[in-house]
Amino acid sequence: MKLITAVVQDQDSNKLSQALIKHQFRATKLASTGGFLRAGNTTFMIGVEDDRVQEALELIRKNCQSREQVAPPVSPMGGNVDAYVPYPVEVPVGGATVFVLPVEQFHQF
Ligand code: 2BA
Repeated sequence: MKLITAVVQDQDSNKLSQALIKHQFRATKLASTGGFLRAGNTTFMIGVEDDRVQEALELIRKNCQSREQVAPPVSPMGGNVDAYVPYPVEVPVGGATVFVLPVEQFHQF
């Protein structure tokens, strides 16, 4: 068994939830915050049998799209003033950031 942890943009989260349900995957959604943009995103925890990992990854790939998002200017307070960028910059976000972890044990009590 594997645990797929997928960080996706909030805009894609409902579409991905519905696709996972339709294909009979079980998932838990966590409200999360990106460390860089400090904007909300959604983290899915999906427990899957090894032989369905590729199918789950394909669903994530299909339902999560890449977008440009504006990163707010970083405050120079306490930091290096030379590195201060006083205007917002656009960064590409997503489609999804995905980790596939081995599961040592799975229990439901
Ligand atoms: P954020 O940390 O808010 O990052 C949003 C986007 O900002 C990133 O998109 C990337 O394009 C850019 N970015 C992040 N850190 C940067 C930095 N130090 N310098 C310049 N640009 C930077 P994605 O790479 O698609 O990541 C989307 C979200 O996925 C991230 O939101 C974070 O919540 C998560 N994530 C990405 N890589 C991760 C990792 N290695 N571990 C844990 N979470 C990760």
